[in-house]
Amino acid sequence: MHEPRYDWTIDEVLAVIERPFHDLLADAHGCHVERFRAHEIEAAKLLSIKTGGCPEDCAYCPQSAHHDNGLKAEPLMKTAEILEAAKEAKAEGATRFCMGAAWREPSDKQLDQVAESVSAVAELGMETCVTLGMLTDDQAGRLANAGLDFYNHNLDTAPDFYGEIITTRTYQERIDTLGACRDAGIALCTGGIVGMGETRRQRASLLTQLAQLDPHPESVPINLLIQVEGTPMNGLPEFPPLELVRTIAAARLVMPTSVVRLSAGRASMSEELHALCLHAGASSIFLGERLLTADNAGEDADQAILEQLDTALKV
Ligand code: SAM
Ligand code: DTB
Ligand code: SF4
Repeated sequence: MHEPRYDWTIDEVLAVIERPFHDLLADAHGCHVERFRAHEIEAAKLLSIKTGGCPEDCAYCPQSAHHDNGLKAEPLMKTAEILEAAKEAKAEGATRFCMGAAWREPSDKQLDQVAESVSAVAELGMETCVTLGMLTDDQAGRLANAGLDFYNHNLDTAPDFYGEIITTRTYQERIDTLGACRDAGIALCTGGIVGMGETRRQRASLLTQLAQLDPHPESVPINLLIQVEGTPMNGLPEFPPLELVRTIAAARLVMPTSVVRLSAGRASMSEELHALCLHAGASSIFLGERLLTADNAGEDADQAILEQLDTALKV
């Protein structure tokens, strides 16, 4: 049995990523089936409840007001509209509903409005997740009281690469927000992005940061950078697909109890790459045609993959 450890070093995690490919995959899959079913995946659905116009300068993000990519900013959606989208998501087979807002941090008034939406979605019997930027302890407590299950707040990349991606928020501020959520009793969904020009060691460093959280984050999203025109990260070389598989396998092995999520970037992934990522230990996907603002794989592609891998959605 692979047991969680909280003292991983970057060198150790790098050595995991660099194991001979078949050994790495066999160990990761073996670890996966110790606690998860090989032929079952979790489905979540995303909704952008407040789109665009974000004051942060995240170089990958189409919603930053610092990049001119023609995205129209929209105000915070009303609870009734959000609830309609959640009902549709439930009918499509999603068990978790994730609401994202393009904020640096919510005001107390905005937070209360989101808390009301969280309670309404929770009443449908769905798991709830929100991602709203930085939170104070008090705000995290209010979301917990509203019945929030998960807070998504990604570390995004290694501490020593972070400054090249985001200058308007510090790494420590992200860790503090995760701490506020954890103290409030909210489960953590935190991971990062690959394909931004980071080194393998920096990917190992991101995984080390996540694996040093005690307990480990309940959910670990691994996003493949979606290159969006108008953002500074558009035009980077394509990320080697098997490097994504190695990253997922290593995430599985260093955080054996966490749900590893194959998050953004699936629209550009082949069926074969999906198969390898799901074999390596990813077991959660976003359903639907759209993530927050970017395209997702879509229902037909997902159906084909699930069928070929003899996989069912967790109910
Ligand atoms: N504004 C909030 C924040 O950043 O804390 C929440 C929403 S933000 C869009 C959530 C996450 O989406 C980011 O942390 C990042 O990891 C991911 N993301 C955004 N744009 C992406 C892209 N182009 N490709 C891959 N992941 C992306
Ligand atoms: C996460 O790690 N990935 C999701 C979710 N958390 C909020 C977001 C992906 C966003 C992709 C770009 C877009 O759709 O705008
Ligand atoms: Fe804003 Fe979040 Fe996008 Fe950064 S990732 S620009 S904080 S919406």
